[in-house]
Amino acid sequence: MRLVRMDRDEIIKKLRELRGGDLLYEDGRILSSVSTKPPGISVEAFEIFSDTNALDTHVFKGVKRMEDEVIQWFGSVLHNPGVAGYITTGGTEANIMALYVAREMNPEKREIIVPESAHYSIERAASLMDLRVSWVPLDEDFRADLSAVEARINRDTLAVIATAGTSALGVIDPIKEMSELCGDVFFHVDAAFGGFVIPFLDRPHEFDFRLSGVDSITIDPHKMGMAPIPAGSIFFRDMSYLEALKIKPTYLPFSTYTLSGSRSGGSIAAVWAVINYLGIEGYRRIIRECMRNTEILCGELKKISEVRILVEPEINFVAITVEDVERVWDTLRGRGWDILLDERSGSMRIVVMPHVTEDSIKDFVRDLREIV
Ligand code: 0PR
Repeated sequence: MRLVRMDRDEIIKKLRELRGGDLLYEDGRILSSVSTKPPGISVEAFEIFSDTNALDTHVFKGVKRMEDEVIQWFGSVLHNPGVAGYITTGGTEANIMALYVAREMNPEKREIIVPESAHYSIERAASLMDLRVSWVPLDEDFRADLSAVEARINRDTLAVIATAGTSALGVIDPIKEMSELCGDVFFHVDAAFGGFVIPFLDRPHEFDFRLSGVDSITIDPHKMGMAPIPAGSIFFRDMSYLEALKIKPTYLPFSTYTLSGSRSGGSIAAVWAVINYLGIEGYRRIIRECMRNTEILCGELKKISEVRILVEPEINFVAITVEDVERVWDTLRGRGWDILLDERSGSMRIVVMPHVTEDSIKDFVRDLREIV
């Protein structure tokens, strides 16, 4: 790196150069990512609010108003008008927040019950708060094993975790049944990915606050919500959960309960813009298209006898296994496909995001057929 000043044109040229080496979502070859190209309006919204801090609610009243409106919007999507929460940097912060609140509400309890498929941020949160993880095995459909969950709940149980759209396989845990097992035990649903998919499916699963056992939900606008990174969100059944974390600094004219102090007003504006721009109907249309492409992909894959679809997809996530998976994976990557390999299940995952089009699916399947 040269330690000299650059002029505007030089900086832009350099930036284009640095970006030029990357794959773009538009290429249709990124099958690994759970994010996508955000609509222009959300990037514009980000720019308008790029110098605002959501912490300073007394200065940036517009940001506060947008965040309140976003929370209200989720209140209606998640069937809970009393919902409380905020926009986080992503699913990791949201999951940490959920467990932080659970711990503040039940300081004497130390154990969390976590299916093996949970995102690693849960393990991170446990380690931060010195909690013990009781790992729950998966059943033959890669969902949290219900009888194991039931057997593990004890007097020291601080929280139970479920995932709606697991990171490796896109599986939805038996959330309704788990919520019933939980009773008074804190129950957190990590819907970082599925939260912007499930409500817009023709036949949605039950995963939200309609289930009386659900205490908190993680949903990431920067995944299927189509918002620019960073934008996650955490929601609690009502405001009393966040009250447990309230701090009032002497030099500030307000109290705060968020994990991060300064927060990007730009992210909030971007989320506000994208949900208003797309609306429920827009998300329905996008999800319908992703699910249609998921079906096309599965249909094509089923014609290749060497390929096995690990679990019949309920959302736009397809995990496949083949003989000699590492060689196939390596060759696919050599041909320019960005795809992930899960070590536990030995499967490759294809996330059928909006940038994964019917054309790119056909190209991918052709390459895969040749390789296997
Ligand atoms: N919960 C679930 C279920 C997730 O899948 C993720 C992220 C998180 C929480 C954490 O979200 P943040 O990353 O926003 O903090 N999962 C992505 C994934 O595993 C992360 C990712 C993204 C991995 C792009 C690879 C990649 O290429 O799919």
